[in-house]
Amino acid sequence: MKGKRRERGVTVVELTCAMFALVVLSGGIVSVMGGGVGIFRSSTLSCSTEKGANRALETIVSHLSFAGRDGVLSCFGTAIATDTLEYRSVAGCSEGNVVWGDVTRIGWAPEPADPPDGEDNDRNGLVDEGMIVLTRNPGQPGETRQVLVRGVARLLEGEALNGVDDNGNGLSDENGLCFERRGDSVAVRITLCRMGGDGVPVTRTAETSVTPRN
Ligand SMILES: [Ca+2]
Ligand SMILES: [Ca+2]
Ligand SMILES: [Ca+2]
Repeated sequence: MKGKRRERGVTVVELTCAMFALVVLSGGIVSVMGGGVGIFRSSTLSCSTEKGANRALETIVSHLSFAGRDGVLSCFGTAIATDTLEYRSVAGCSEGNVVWGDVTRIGWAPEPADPPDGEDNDRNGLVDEGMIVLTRNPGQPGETRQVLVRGVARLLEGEALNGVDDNGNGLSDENGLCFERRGDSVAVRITLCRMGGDGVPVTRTAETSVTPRN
């Protein structure tokens, strides 16, 4: 006797299990993709923060290279480090004499929306961040200000405000923009901070040295 082929439909239980498996699988894929996007964003932020620090450093070096050495070095007084330099650069030459340009100042300044009071006043996740400002003719009628970079840390990476050299560079409580005198040269250090989308701040420090030529 020839057996009858038995048609079998999909039961409700099987359908439910299949849908559950699909949801779990797609959830896993979304989760993996989400993790990948997070890593990509974090890496991009690290890269842009590092570039920002290096770019600001290059700009400062290009300015200080043409500055008058005596003017730059006199800013230190008896200290070995400062967060502000004021100087004149060579603007040209007339009848064998050097013509000096306008007084220029490069220094750290607080972000207007986040004054240095230990609080995150602008609620961006960073406390007391500042900016590097290049000022021409400071305090004079023709004063102009140019912000070279924002998000500059209040203190250099690894430092805490405690009178101690926490990061072991020989300076205590140095600023996020730090000029250190080394003979006739100046070491320049910058620490930038950016807040990541995951709430974890990214910090990058750039350092070089420059010798004023004039
Ligand atoms: Ca802030
Ligand atoms: Ca503040
Ligand atoms: Ca230090």
